[in-house]
Amino acid sequence: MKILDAEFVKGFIRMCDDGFNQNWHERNGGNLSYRIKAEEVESVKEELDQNTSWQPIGTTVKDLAGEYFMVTGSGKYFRNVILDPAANTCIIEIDESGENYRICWGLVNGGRPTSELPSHLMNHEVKKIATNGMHRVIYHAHPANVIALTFVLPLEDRVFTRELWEMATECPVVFPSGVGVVGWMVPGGRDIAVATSELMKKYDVAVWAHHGLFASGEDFDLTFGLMHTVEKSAEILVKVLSIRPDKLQTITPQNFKDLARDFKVTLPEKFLYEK
Ligand code: 2HA
Ligand code: ZN
Repeated sequence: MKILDAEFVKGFIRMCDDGFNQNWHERNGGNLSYRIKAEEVESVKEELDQNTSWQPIGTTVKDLAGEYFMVTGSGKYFRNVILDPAANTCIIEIDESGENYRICWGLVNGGRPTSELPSHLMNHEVKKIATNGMHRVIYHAHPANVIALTFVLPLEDRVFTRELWEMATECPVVFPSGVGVVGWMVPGGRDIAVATSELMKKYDVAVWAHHGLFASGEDFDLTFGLMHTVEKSAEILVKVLSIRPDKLQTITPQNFKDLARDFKVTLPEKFLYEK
């Protein structure tokens, strides 16, 4: 099969375009990666070049040895992915040591995989283990309302989780384990990758202060939906805080417990504190 005819490639391209249309990807902001299923790799094998040279990832991801990923390119713009996927994205293979990658398809005009490759791959490794291989998508975007909140809320998991949960009843059902927060760090390197992947052991969402958001999920719909839900909730909170600094009424800890019972989700007690 031609790569551009594969369903996973179409899903990847659509997600990039949807993210751009949400205004989450100014310039070259954000990046997306998908851990390709073995049968999907097999279906496009004829188009994969296995003679390119290995490059260092910048970290070690032993549990991803031999895996293939579709990823956006470093410095490439999400708005251009739909126009020319082969120039703006690539498919990479991880070597047996988990320390190197090679480009098997794409980036036809040159370039490298996303600058956040260490964060993406370390998150994939953690999530592959934590979800028994179910999670396949890692998505980084720059949604304005979540970023705005990182200037006015304490940079604590318990505060971000609770405030976001309170803004929309669906939130605790969509991200019941909560949201992690990474304080400001230099992006692109191993240190921020380690900090983020540590949070991803517990959460499916990690906020990068004054920068953006990482989300992990099983497929494109669920991961895009997660990003969308968190940002929508942040938007409501920004509106509420803009109207007045306090709330007249809100969803209470008891309300959350009732919701958890009926929707059969487990909400960690640490987020259900009395204020
Ligand atoms: O430019 O979003 O974090 C891509 C990024 C870096
Ligand atoms: Zn970014």
